[in-house]
Amino acid sequence: MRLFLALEPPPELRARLGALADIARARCGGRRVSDASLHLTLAFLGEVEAAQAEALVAWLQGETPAGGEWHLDCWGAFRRPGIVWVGGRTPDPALTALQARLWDGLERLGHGGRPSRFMPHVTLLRRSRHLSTEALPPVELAWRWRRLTLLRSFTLDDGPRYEVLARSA
Ligand code: 2AM
Repeated sequence: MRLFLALEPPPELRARLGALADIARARCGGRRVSDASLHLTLAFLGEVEAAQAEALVAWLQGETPAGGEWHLDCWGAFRRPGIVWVGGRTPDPALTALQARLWDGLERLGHGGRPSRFMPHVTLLRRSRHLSTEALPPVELAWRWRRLTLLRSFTLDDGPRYEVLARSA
């Protein structure tokens, strides 16, 4: 099964991110991420065996992150899969520390694939062919986070779907 660790936006922020996704979709085209699927990926684990997944669930349920507040204030795009996202202009020290600590734990559990850099972003569109984000409205959002979520990703005909496997304490 394909797994990843993420932060899920609280309901009000989810709705505001969804509204930005609608605006971006109207300008940039592509496929809009559904409100239910909006997230910030902290660690992508790829394919994981059932026994490893059980170990991950137990580990995550014992994690107690201090939490933080992430400020989202910019648009961005990744050319290759045509991704349009929102994120922060400057690195967020709490998220950077969280991602590093998670990968330390994941590596102790035997997982590889730690990326050489971490650029926190919330994907709003995929497969967009108009990646110019200059004309989009300013972003000014705050994301208060605390709990981490382990998600399973499925690929369906109309795009990815996610299932929650576990959350941190
Ligand atoms: P992103 O869309 O926010 O960039 C589940 O598949 C999540 O893991 C996706 O939302 C994606 O985050 C991230 N992801 C998918 N494939 C990946 C890969 N090969 N390397 C790193 N992150 C990936």
